[in-house]
Amino acid sequence: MKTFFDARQHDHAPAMELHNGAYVPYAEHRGRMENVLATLSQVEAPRDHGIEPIRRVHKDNYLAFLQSAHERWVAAGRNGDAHGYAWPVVGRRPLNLNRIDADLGQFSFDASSPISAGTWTSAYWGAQSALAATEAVLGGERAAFALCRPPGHHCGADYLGGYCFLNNVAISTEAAIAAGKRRIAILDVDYHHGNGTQDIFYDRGDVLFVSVHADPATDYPFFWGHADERGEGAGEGTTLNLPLPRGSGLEAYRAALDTGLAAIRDFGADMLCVSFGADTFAGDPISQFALQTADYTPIARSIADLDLPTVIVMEGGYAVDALGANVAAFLAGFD
Ligand code: Q9C
Ligand code: ZN
Repeated sequence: MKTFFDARQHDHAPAMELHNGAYVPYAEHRGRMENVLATLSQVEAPRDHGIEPIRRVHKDNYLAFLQSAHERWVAAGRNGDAHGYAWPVVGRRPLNLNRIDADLGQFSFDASSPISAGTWTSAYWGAQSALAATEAVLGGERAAFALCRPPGHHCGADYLGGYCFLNNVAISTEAAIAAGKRRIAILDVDYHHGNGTQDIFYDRGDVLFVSVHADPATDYPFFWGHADERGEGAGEGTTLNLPLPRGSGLEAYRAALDTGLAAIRDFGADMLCVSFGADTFAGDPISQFALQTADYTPIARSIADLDLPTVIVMEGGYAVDALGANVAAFLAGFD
């Protein structure tokens, strides 16, 4: 399968993250990509599609913030990586306070996504990888894979979070619509709910968002991904959340997935965008499902059986030593 990755996606390099009350080494590190790249042949660098396809998803004030945040952090006399510590939960007024700490709160929803010097560059080129995979599929490939890093499904039009800065799967989706596709299904099979993707398309009738994930009653991102979130306005009924309990293995996973696949068939999509996270793996250090490496092939095969042109974008997966094997097993389901 055609696979896209740009070496500049390694530039994003936060040192530490806040995890259960302590600072620990950042889980979403470049070694993940190195492990995957070692298992894949024929990886291509994306061409530069520019900023316009990113602007179809993200607000200009957020993009300006993301591009300048680390420089402003350094200019404020700070060391290390930028992250917020105060959040405007009582309504986010469109204030422009021009204070880096205020803007970090304005444009994020958690403290698990520090911004390093290379974050913008990596996020930009990760989005370009998603656009290149989309272009390949629009050009007739049956499926293509974007090895996105940083991941994207937690961030929204104007906020970052959950290791995510630009929503790659949303950027792919909007690019496909701009190129003439009419109804897109997004299937999110990361361990965590794709709250940013859901938010971006919540009121859209032309984009179906289906997610199988750990129940947010027990797992991050807590506030989104509950089964009663079904979309609104023109998007009423085009969001389908299928939460599963911790400990779920292949049998429970397949039952939920089959429900999601049936919804995608009913929707009549003309293209599929998959947010693939391998943090559903039994050995994942921050997640609690029980899938084995060999399980990813039949899971992917049942997705491939939808028989839709398919863009696959990388999301999470933190069992680094097994990540390449898990990705390869998933991609094998499309052969
Ligand atoms: N103590 C993705 O898989 N950290 N993001 C949770 C738990 C955030 C995961 C901290 C996990 C985000 C793309
Ligand atoms: Zn995840």
